[in-house]
Amino acid sequence: MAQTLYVLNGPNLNLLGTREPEKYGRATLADVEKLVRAKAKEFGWGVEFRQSNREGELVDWIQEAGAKEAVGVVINPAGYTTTSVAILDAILAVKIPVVEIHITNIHARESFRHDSYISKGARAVICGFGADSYALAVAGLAALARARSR
Ligand code: CA2
Repeated sequence: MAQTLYVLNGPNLNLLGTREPEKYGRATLADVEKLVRAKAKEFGWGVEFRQSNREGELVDWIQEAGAKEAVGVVINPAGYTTTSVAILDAILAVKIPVVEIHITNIHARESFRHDSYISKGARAVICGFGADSYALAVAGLAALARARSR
């Protein structure tokens, strides 16, 4: 059975490509999904690609990924990055690797975006590569999986 990667997107990312293109680029979330599926296919992985504006739903999906022993989770927690102890706790409770990503370089932006709760539980963090941050996270997870199987 093909291994599954979960790619989770937090609040407002459904608007990607439709507002503030100077910050977040012109790719829509559907474009990002295509990019992720193509990259994951290189490693033989299927993808659960989801977006929610609700914190608890993101928590449920992280638990689901853990219970299904997914190959990993790529998460853009968006506005929950600097507030969500609940998402951090969910990440700490699963055994699979979680990679936090951001489209923008959050450290080059307002100081309130810098201090991520999610980073405290993430296996790795990627930010600032635009939509390519997602594909880089998939490749990074594949490198981790290869290193584990050696
Ligand atoms: O750079 C990122 O990926 C962020 O996670 C995006 C979040 C922001 O709060 C983080 O600090 C950094 C914002 C997501 C909102 O997405 C929108 C996309 C297009 C238009 C409006 C909002």
